[in-house]
Amino acid sequence: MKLYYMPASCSLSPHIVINELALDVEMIKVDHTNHKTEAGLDFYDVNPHGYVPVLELDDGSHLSEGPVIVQYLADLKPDAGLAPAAGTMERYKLQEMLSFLSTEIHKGFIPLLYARLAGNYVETAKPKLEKRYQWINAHLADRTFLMGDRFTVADAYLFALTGWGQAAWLKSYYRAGIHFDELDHLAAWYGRVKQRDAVKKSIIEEGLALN
Ligand SMILES: N[C@@H](CCC(=O)N[C@@H](CS)C(=O)NCC(=O)O)C(=O)O
Repeated sequence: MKLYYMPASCSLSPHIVINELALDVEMIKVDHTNHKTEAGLDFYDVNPHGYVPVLELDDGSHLSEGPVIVQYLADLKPDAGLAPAAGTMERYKLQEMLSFLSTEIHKGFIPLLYARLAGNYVETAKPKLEKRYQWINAHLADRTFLMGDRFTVADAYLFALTGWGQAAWLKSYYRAGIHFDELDHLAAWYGRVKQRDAVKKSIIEEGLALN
């Protein structure tokens, strides 16, 4: 299998899952400026939408959409417990969380990432995103991980996204940074996830700073 990724993007989520599961997956870096791989392949031939992550299966077919890719990967090694069994209520709760992260957090960041173009819309988008993070903070008050005692693919996804809010270089694009400081449960969770070997490995493999 191959994973098409852009460093520090949402594709860090399946990258973490791959390392958690010790899967043999070739990482293919895509340049976000020209949508070409290092070998010169036009990434639009892989994904007409032009975005990562994309998982290439051994038969050459492609699977896109991060929340689906991480579930596919988790189901390759169900005993690792990164996702509850399909068809159970626990699995639907995980999918509820992945959908929340995708639509409310992931896409909630977009106006902030493109703050100069978003203009005044940032004033609407930023408090909304902060409110969602306040909910996550309260949710984590009595949980070690997003879904309870166990690390799941939802934690990998939230970790990749939350890094954007922490990164100093990105904060410079915002009118003001996202206020994570008072979110103690989120901060403790972030520290816990960052300590995991698979997370550290993924961060290093993407050439990111381990600060
Ligand atoms: N719906 C997709 C969105 C993925 C997405 O937004 N990918 C971004 C990085 S986080 C990307 O590749 N952007 C580059 C582009 O769109 O050209 C998913 O959930 O996987």
